Amino acid sequence: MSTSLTSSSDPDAFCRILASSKSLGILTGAGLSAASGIETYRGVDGQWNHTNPFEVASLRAWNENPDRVWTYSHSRRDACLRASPNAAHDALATLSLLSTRKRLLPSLTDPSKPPLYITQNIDGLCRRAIDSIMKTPEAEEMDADEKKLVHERHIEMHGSMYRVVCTQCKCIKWTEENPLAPIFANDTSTRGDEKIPIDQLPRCGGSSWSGSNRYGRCGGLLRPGVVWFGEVPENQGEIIRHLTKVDVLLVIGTSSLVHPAASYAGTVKKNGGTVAVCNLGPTQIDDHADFVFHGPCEKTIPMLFKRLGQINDAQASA
Ligand code: BV8
Ligand code: ZN
Repeated sequence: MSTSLTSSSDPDAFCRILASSKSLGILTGAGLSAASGIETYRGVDGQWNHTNPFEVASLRAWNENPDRVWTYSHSRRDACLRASPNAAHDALATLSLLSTRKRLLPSLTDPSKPPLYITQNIDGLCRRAIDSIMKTPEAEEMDADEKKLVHERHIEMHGSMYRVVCTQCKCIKWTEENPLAPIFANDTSTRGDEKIPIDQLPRCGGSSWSGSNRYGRCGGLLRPGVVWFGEVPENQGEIIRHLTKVDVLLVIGTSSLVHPAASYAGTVKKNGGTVAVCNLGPTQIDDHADFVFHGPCEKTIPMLFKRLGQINDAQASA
């Protein structure tokens, strides 16, 4: 990617590009959930400053210390369950509604299709914001296929804290049950690094498992349903397929250091598309972006969508 491009931070110029977008893509990272109280990974208060990712988020760590991985994952999961979507999640979720797309993105080739909405976050807050929007009267009008499409176009590429996978029968479960094992009922931070016996870790069928070895209730050890370093992210083929059609990529709250997500902006640029970055501070891809908006995304995104609506309304009534 040529480095000559001088990126703009003119919201109106970007809104005009958005209004002419035929196929919008959205890529988000931990910064999107910072205002919801979820720690980011890197940066000043990033969790990787106090936790070694390869000791809690890699297959090797899992094989060597599943209890360490579960203790870390339990505290993350607890934080996700107590958090709520913020104004940026909510604004992005409104794009699930046809009326919003018609007003904000009048040039979409296929308005019936929500934007490709990729998140690296495992906190489930994007999905929860979409679920709330899908309870609105307009969403009630949508038929089953339209609703299905909204969820299909939202991809949690690094998995989700709400998902567990049985390492024995391979059953995948989505659950908000908390704690997932009695051992995590009391505050984990007091335990220090006392080992947890493996049979007290989350089990397939839960604590009520009664020795059956049926699928989904086999008593096997459960692992967090997230993508660890060294593991292949979810839906890569689908993401790459859709990315080739994206002409505007909105990159929100990510340091763009983790691959393959960090390469998506380059893919869109290579196909002649436009890249816009919304991030609190500088990121790895700023120099290659057409637009860079530095600031808290829970402010920037609602501001951009409001401005976009005003510009399009003025255009429509002109
Ligand atoms: C893979 C789940 C093969 C677990 C995570 C190429 C070059 C170099 C290395 C590699 C490479 N290819 C692969 C690698 C290795 C590795 C990698 O990228 N390592 C990096 C660290 C160098 N990648 C992998 O291992 C991946 N697997 O490549 O498999 C493959 C690939 C493709 C096809 C076939 C095979 C798997 C990576 C997934 C690992 N799992 N999470 C868990 O979380 O417990 S990654 C983890 O980092 C999170 O998911 C997170 O989303 C992701 C990225 O972090 P960010 O979201 O960007 O968070 P960060 O804190 O860094 O930045 C937040 C930003 O927000 C900051 O800039 C901050 O300023 C800003 N901010 C803060 N507040 C706000 C804000 N912005 C706006 N508003 C605010 N209010
Ligand atoms: Zn099982």
